[in-house]
Amino acid sequence: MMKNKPLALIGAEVGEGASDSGCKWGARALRERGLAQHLGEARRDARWVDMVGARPEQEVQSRLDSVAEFSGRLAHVVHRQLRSGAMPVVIGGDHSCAVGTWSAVADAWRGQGDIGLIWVDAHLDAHTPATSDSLAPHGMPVAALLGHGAPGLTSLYGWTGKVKPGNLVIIGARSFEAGERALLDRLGVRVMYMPEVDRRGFAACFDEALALVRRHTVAWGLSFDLDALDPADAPGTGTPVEAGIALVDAVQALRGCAADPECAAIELTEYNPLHDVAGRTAQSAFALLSSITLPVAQAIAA
Ligand SMILES: [Mn+2]
Repeated sequence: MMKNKPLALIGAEVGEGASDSGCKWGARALRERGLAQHLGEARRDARWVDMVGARPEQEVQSRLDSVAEFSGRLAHVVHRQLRSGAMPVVIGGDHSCAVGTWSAVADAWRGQGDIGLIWVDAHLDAHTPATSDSLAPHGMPVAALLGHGAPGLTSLYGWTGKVKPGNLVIIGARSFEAGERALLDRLGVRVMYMPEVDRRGFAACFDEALALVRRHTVAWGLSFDLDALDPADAPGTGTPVEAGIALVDAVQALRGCAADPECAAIELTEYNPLHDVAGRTAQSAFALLSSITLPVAQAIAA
């Protein structure tokens, strides 16, 4: 039975995972621009429940420590919303916030089954400290969720391997290093690189990804890095890469996907308001989230 869960918007105020920390202000900017009201035009149950902020790295040992400590607090907030029956909608922040978000989702369903994850991104985010030159944690969340990398990121809730390789699909990758690709190849993760997205279309790729992440799981989620979009539609991101997914294609393909009763959570990351151009990226973020969270009745009618 399809059912709209209330949307619990959670700000992930973290920029410590990136070299340019401007994404730290992304959630607050979208909140002040009226994201909850915008989503509320289609449904009245969208509200901000929390803003979770990372401690600046000057206050801790390192960026990794800052992100690890932040991840635990973000996970706690996400876990609580899941238990209350809401759908967490985590708004970044740099993409290191995914460690907290999806560790909480995996832990909430632990004992019942595995979770699936669709990761839409220009990058693979699958570095470990051993392969990363920059040591920037926002390049590591995929590896961490798979159980590889720094213990502070891999071991939330005292266990590792939050997402199994066969339950993860990455879409839109076009900028990455050999070391992270080698890890994903070795683990057998399905990556739909940008040439495949161009050839088949985003909708066909997303539909296949959805079938894959639902196959052996009890719940699934979507982590959307705004840099997956073409910079023409999303200039204000942490690390823009040319020749990405067109906003119109993403909005069309994602329509109502969160109405699936097995959709556990949604995440949108890497909005950098300091690099936005005339609010274009913020508008893209609004359009994506409106489409994803379209209420059941409208999604069926569409
Ligand atoms: Mn990313």
